[in-house]
Amino acid sequence: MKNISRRSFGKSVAVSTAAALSGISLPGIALGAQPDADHLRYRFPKGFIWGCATAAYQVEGGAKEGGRGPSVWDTFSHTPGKTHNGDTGDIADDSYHLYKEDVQLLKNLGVQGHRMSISWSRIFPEGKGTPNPAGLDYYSRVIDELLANKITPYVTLFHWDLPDALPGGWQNRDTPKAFADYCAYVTKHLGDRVKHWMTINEFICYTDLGYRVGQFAPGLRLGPAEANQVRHHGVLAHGLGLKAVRANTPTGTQVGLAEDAKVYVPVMETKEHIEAARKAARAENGMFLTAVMEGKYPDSYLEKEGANAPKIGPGDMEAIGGKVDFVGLNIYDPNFAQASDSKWGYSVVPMPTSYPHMASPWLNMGPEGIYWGVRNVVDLWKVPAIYITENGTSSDDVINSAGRIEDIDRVMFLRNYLTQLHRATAEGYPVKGYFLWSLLDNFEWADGFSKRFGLHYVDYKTQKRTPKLSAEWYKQVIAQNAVV
Ligand code: GBH
Repeated sequence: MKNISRRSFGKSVAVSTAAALSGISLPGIALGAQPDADHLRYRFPKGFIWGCATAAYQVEGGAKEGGRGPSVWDTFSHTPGKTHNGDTGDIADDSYHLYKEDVQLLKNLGVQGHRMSISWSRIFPEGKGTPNPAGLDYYSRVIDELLANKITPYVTLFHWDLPDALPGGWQNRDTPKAFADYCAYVTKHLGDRVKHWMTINEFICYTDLGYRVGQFAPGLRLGPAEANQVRHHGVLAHGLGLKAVRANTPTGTQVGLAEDAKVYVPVMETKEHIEAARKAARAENGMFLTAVMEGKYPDSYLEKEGANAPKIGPGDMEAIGGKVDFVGLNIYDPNFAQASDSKWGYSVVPMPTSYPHMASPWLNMGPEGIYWGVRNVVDLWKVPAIYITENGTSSDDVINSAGRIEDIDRVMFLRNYLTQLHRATAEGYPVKGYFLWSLLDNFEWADGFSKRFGLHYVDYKTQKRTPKLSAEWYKQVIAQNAVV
């Protein structure tokens, strides 16, 4: 538990939370008698940023418009057998044309922020060299539209859509440098209006899943030494990108990343297991977030990889460990850790086959993961600010005879995660905002359009957007700044 002086908001909520947790009553208040009474709400700190998240390739479409060059995801999704049903992002939600409509959906929800990404190959169709002014112009218009509607843009520079023209992709040490040049160009031109930048989204998805497992673009299955080198180039891109953003934006600009760090929940909240979960978080994220936070790979990672450990160039680790202003966490499924007398002091508990999951089979339900995800990162590295840059779920949404999508499983999921996130804010952990994945159903990578994560249902034949029950629910959360 944090010291009360660290709490960043009104005392009354802190007191009532403590009271609710310990089961004692406050004078004159019969707990339980007024379930909606203000003092019992899971209310978030004043100024908390609520938003939604999207990513370029998943929503934009317009794949060949405005001078855009192909990305590895265009090529991969057009390769037979790589995505569900052969689905591609050629059209997706057509947000390339419908972005004004989408900003109105955001406005109707009442969000303060919106997380979006920029397609590198719209800006540099060949990945480097001559920029494409029409690409920059598109994002300039999107950002102006958000700002005109009083929505703060939070922009990710890379959400997996690597320009296909870059030779060797992430296997090539020049790709992180090309990324830094792209970051410099974009932030120089949009940094007057965008004050929050994320270099990358989720290291594992464009390194391991693309180059080791092969289920994501570009679909390779490299051996361990080569795949570890790809990981290294992945984190190096973040580091060089961070430097480039800093060099090209005004003071006060906030720069971070969005990482799906593996989350470890202690099997029970006792000192030894809490410590074990923290050790697991540091060791199991050793190749990615730990390297970024500490500017070095932890011994546990180097020892495990042995001769396959990455080759590190001069200055690499210093760049990788550059100070970030915030850490963005994409929180979905949990892992569980317990104390053990193994070398590194923890063991990961295998998930029972009966563990409950959502519509995506990998999406195990674990609300405590959002609390422990935040807590482990802050306790390990004392980061000044955390954003939940993604959280949400797929659901087997259907339109009923009344024309409604009553996605109570999504509401259940979100309500439980937000209650656990509230615990983190109540204990003083510096969580500044929450971006729900996602505004719209969209191209869910290898799952194509078969999995729906949106607050708005998209009819892909007509591009009609229909708010689900979860959209109405989220609108209330935002309006009341509390779990509803
Ligand atoms: C996020 O990844 C992404 O940032 C976002 O683009 C995506 O749409 C969203 O989640 C929902 O998936 O098929 O069993 O091998 C979350 C982390 C990592 C979770 C890859 C799914 C594949 C699991 N993702 N993982 S499996």
